[in-house]
Amino acid sequence: MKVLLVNPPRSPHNALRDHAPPEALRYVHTRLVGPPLGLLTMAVAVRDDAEVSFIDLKGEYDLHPDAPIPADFVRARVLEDPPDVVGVTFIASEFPYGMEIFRAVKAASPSTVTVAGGLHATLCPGDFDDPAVDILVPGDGAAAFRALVRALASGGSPDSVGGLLVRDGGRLRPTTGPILPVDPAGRDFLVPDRSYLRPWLSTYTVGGDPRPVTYLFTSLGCTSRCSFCSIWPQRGGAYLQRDVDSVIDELRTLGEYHVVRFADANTVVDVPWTNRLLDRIQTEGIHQSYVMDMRLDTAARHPELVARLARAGLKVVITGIESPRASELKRYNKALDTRAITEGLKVFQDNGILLRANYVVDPDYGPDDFAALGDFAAAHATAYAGYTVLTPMPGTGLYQEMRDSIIDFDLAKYNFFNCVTKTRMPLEKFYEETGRLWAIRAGEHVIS
Ligand code: B12
Ligand code: SF4
Repeated sequence: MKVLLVNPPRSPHNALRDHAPPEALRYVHTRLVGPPLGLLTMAVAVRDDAEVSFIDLKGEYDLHPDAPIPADFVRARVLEDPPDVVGVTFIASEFPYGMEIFRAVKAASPSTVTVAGGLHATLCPGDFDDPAVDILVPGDGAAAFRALVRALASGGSPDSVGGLLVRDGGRLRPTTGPILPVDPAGRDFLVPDRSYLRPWLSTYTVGGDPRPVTYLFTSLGCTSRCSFCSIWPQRGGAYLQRDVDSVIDELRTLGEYHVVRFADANTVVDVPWTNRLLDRIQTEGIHQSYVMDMRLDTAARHPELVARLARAGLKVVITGIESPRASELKRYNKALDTRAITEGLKVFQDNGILLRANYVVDPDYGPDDFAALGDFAAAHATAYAGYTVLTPMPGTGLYQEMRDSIIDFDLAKYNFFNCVTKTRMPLEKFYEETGRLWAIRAGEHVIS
């Protein structure tokens, strides 16, 4: 049994970058770098039952910008050594590329079974009702994917595995077998096997430093309920935390990585858990630089913990301020106030931790709103700051709320760098103003 796993390329659409003035341009993201942890988990899930190969098309285009387009690249690979199964991981903005990949696979090898998984497959299964998709594995699919590959290898039916959607008579229908219980951060956690990324390791770098960086998740899901966010709906509101021992075991395998970025929605939720992790990092003598997501109100409440994290190697924290206005925070269901923001910023600053604050820019903003956001961001300047467009991600509450104002349904643009809804200002002007905000940050910084 041969299984090929493909990480789709980044969407090329970035209107903020296209419109940002020169002084802001260098700060607008062009490429985010990190491993596809979900797909690397799938590789581990099936590697005892199949010969697994892997293509990271993000890494491939970073390494060889002139490589053939995704469909041609995958077609050539499939013709050379036809796999029995091709799995692709999906987020919204990479959906069009993922589907191109599946179509290329089917054109080159009609008998290859195409399997879609990941966040967008979980939240929007209806989008995958396409002849190029044979099977959809929603949710944390390691056990289901393994059972599926075993069933296919033994000539069995996907129906023996419950909880999947399978193409039948021109449509996707649910499978009938028993649903396998899964505890993806606990009993069923599998350490993502980063060795599959070795061919592209040199591309896993940030900020001009040649040493590679990686991501590691200590939890899945989120305890908060922000209306614009897909992370909590992806797991139905569940928050699943790994145990400290398993995180330490994984950290110990990451010696070749210069920076470990925690991939959690929010790394500090359970303070005693974090203290236990820090105890173990200390006793094990693990020395790395860390980047994590953390709320400002958590920092304001636990300055002693922030100090400990800094001593353990925490260098950068990513945090959502979202908006300086209480009315907007209420609309986004984001529980944060100016006092917590100010106190949290000071705690990080006192501990020498660089902050990346994220703001969301409402397409309904007019000149006064941009001025107010710019003033607030300047008065609360952080080392890095991101100003992304409020985007109704499919599968979120905000999507329902903004449905009538959506004017662009091309999912390739659903990456927070493009506006897909009506704007109050002329669109070009909106992009220029949002792009301009990216220059509002404090000084020049590098992670060392
Ligand atoms: C790591 C990460 C990345 C990495 C790697 C992504 C990749 N595939 O290459 C990098 C850094 C490259 C990345 C980039 C982007 N990302 Co990102 N990323 C994440 C992050 C932090 C963690 C995801 C993760 O690893 N989770 C842990 C794994 C284990 O979970 P998982 O991927 O869901 O996989 C499980 C299941 O889904 C399933 N599964 C997954 N794939 C497959 C495949 C098959 C075949 C099967 C059977 C099952 C299966 O099983 C897995 C195991 O349980 C999330 C936020 C979060 N905290 O969740 C955002 C997130 C996924 N990213 C997001 C976005 C928008 C982006 C960007 C487009 C833009 C941006 N602003 O971040 C960029 C890409 C564009 C660019 N210009 O660079 C959004 C997606 C929203 C949406 N609805 O589409 C998220 C949710 C962040 C957010 N704030 O909303 N990202
Ligand atoms: S925006 Fe952040 S805090 Fe809010 S639900 Fe999403 S991951 Fe959680």
